[in-house]
Amino acid sequence: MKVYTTDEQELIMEPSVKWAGNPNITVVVKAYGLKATAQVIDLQVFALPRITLKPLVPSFPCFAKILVSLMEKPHVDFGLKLLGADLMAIPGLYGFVQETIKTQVANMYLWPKVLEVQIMDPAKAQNKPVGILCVNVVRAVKLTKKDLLGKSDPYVKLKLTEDKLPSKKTSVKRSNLNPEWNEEFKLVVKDPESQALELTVYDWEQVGKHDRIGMNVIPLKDLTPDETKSVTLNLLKSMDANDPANEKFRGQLTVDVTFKPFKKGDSDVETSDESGVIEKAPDGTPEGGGLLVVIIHEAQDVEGKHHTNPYVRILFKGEERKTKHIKKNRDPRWEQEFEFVCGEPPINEKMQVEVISRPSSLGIHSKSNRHFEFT
Ligand SMILES: [Ca+2]
Repeated sequence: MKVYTTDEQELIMEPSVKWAGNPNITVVVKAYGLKATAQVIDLQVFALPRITLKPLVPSFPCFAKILVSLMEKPHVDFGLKLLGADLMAIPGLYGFVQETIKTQVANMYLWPKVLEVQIMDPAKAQNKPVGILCVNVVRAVKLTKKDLLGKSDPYVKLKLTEDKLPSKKTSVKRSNLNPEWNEEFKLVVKDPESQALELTVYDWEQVGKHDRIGMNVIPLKDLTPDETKSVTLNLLKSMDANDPANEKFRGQLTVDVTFKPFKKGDSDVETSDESGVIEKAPDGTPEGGGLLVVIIHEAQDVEGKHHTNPYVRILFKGEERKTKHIKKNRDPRWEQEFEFVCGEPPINEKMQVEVISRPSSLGIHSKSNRHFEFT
């Protein structure tokens, strides 16, 4: 068997298949009121399939598609017995059947034609972002009064379901039951079919727990891509449709939402790792921006005697992200992914990457910096 590895995230196998046997295949043929039993005998199959598994993905079963091609016309040979007589002995029939099978099979899957079996959606399998949800939290009206002295101090928390990232928040509007925010947020969408935007309005408190005024959700599958939809939601106590508390009016929230899917190829735009190699955005990357994905793999031979608990700090356009600390390791391996939403291509932007070590006790912090420039 030939096995090829390529740098295209795929595995190619070309096993040579030879199979000969006397299979126990019988079929019952019914025609013109007659019933007969036909039996397939002496089946031989020779084929050279090329089986490609791709793309290889980090989650089980490790590939998203199986592609099958035949590298040459297959050889299929068999006999057919009907009522104990060999049908293939009929003059001309044997050759006709042989040619028909070869041509038919070859027409279907002779390379470069392929039989494609989708095992799982590659975007889902890799859990890659597929677009951005732009949300403008416009206003709320007639909110419930929560404070004993005064009204409510509302703010809105936004998050996408199935997202582990912390929620985004609007500002707090002090003592206001009809607040106007007009604040914009960008959320990274991984699966528009299953994800929903979850909006929860809270009453801010100087001290103690913030009361929930109400909530609602917008399923992303209800949105038309690239089309802004203005939605006014009745605030509910919970998303339980049978909750009698939901009949009480808690106010209404108005938001404008736009789902902007990445064009094909966009999600492959990844920046460099610590090796400092910067890939150019592929042709066709829209001018409108997208998502900058930064993967921190590892560091080697970290210098200094204080490098006992190294972590990486990334600064990009005023946003700060940190990896986890790795204890007592001069060759730390993080393998952590960070996402930055960019309204426009980050041309001429700088990214600062620092490896920092924090001794467990108080002491001098050593640093090594690295800057990236985007072109
Ligand atoms: Ca309050």
